[in-house]
Amino acid sequence: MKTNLILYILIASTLLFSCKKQVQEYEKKVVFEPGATLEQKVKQAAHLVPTPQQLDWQKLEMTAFVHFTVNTFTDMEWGHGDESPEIFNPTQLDARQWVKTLKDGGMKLVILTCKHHDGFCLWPTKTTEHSVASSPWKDGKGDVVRELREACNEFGMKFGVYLSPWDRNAQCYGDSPKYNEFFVSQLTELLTWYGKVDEVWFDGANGEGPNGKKQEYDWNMYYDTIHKLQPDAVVAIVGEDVRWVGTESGYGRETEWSVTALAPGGRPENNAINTELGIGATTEDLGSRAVIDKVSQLFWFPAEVDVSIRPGWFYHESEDTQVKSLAKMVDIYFSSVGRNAVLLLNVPPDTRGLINENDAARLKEFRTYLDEMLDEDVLLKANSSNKKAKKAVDGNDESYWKINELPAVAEFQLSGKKRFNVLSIKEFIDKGQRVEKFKVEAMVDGEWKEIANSTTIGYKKMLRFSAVESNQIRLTIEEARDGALISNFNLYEAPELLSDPVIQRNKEGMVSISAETPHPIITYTLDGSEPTKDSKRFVETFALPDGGDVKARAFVNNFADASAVLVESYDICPAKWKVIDADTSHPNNPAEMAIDGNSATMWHTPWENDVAKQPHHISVDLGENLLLKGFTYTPRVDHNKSGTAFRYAFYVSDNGTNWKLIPTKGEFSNIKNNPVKQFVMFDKPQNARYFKFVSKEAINGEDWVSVGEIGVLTK
Ligand code: FUL
Repeated sequence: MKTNLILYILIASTLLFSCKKQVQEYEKKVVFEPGATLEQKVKQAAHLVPTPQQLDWQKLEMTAFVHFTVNTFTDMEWGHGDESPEIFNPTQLDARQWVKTLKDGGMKLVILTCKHHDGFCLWPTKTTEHSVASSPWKDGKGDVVRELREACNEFGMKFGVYLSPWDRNAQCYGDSPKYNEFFVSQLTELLTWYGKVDEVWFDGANGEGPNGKKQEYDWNMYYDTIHKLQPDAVVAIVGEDVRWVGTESGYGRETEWSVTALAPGGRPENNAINTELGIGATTEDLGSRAVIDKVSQLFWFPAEVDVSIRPGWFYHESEDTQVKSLAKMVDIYFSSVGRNAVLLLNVPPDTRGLINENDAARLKEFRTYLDEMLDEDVLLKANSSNKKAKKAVDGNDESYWKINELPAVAEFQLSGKKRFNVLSIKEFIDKGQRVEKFKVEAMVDGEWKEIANSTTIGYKKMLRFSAVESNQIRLTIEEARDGALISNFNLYEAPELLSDPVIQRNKEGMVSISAETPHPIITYTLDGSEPTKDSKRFVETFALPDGGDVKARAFVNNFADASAVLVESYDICPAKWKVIDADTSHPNNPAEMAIDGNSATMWHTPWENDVAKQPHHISVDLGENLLLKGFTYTPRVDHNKSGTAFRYAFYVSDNGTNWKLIPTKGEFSNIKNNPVKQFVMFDKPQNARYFKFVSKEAINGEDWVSVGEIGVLTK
């Protein structure tokens, strides 16, 4: 009898213990058993979790990039590596001003381009003379990295380093073992001279092209160095902790899995996995069930959205009027932080070595807007008959609504009717990312009305919708992987923001201005002044054939609310221009589309049948003699970047027969990752009636070229 009882207790406690037993978690990587079914794989995917470093990084939400080097002084995006250190001479460099400005903007970490592709080092490295030590700045005794580190200490900001693997200055680049040693020495200096480093950023960009130097990077050695010297740092982009979201536009995927098939980093074995699967950072679907079905392992590899507050990564005076508007910044916030990613916002210091006033002002506005929006969570401590679901609205990040059965529904009652137009929802990703589909409804006039729905959540999903007033909210988690853990669910009222006006000019030089908001009053100026309510009203298209700056602003509510000021700078319009020659064109994309004043249409050479190889050219008759100071190339504007020109040549002529080559840099530096309109200025103005643009190489080595628009600069 006694033995029976003991046996019974033993069995019961084993059972109890096994029920309580935690499900197995997989940190950073899960490898499936051969022959695992999709269902088994999905279940394991649900329990793939971040490393503590990845989790800490994710919680930063907003981080900053500082692009600063010789390019700041040469007005370039990619230096060639032959820049003299003499040109590096900021007059008022103040890293405290950077950090304070960024911190006031809500940023939690700052990454400095310690060495960009041009090879110039912002710290007095022992590895090369191509550094601040050879510059006139502080008589060669300065150290930008140290000044930033100290400012970060002072303001309690985390600190990261960008070190470009591609180096256009180092003599040994291409002599693989030698350069690897050189690179590791640079890395070692950065990781040992400046205290704690929280993020190391390795850029994947390389513009060497097929005939350039070939360097085999020793990623194993690079990663070992970091793990040894800064074990708590995350390594980004060509790193194994943080993934490039795939564009430099500021927009992440609506369905953004941190659980991905993409194998991280640069190690050859991981590259082989991606090559076999045919995937890369820009692949749209990296984590759906369809993808999981095909793969034998998954990685916790969360996305980072890097974007510049201006069109370029480095400071250019010509972009002072093109600092992204508040509406655009808020849009980027919702599309990065609000889409399960960390925002890495670049704010480049100017030639003084200061964050420009325009950028600083925008950052301040941005932060104020977010603070106002997040000020009151109308769902906080709401009541619910679903006791477990109340943990999602208790304001505590560490507690969560644990869902076992799907779909799961929770209704929340507010104490009174509240107005809201933004929702934020979070999963407890310490234990993985699970949710695949959810929706939110509100009780309006006695009926449930769907106000938002989406797919993944992850660390955070934020959605905007037209304002609703209600006191009853319903959240439904419709689909998920092995249950779900919802840690927070919030509703806010964001201040209304007028979207930016859109200014367009057609081939004939007629300008139109529109705004998305219903019944706006739009005013504009042509003399550079800020449009006010008393400026000229836009009522019908007007002619601006010779170009100029159009500044426009939209007003609503009887001038009580105004949009940001939008500026478009135009040169001479292509009304009189004619294509006299183009080597070939796809039937749907004739060469005329490159000069039709509409960047949405393009000249494209054939890509399926009769594919002709590069180079390709287009020759244009300007219809009159002009003094050309430069030219512009606008890449295609659809999502496909195929055929975007990378290397080019530009010629002018008086008669359309004898051509003169104009000396230019010959490359649109960072166009592959950041396909914005390119401006090329000539050393000397050229009098000409004709021009010829020659595409020599496309960004991915394609045989064809695509041209949204080609323009000239005469101002
Ligand atoms: C790119 C680089 O080529 C750009 O110059 C910039 O640094 C950006 C963040 O990454 O790939």
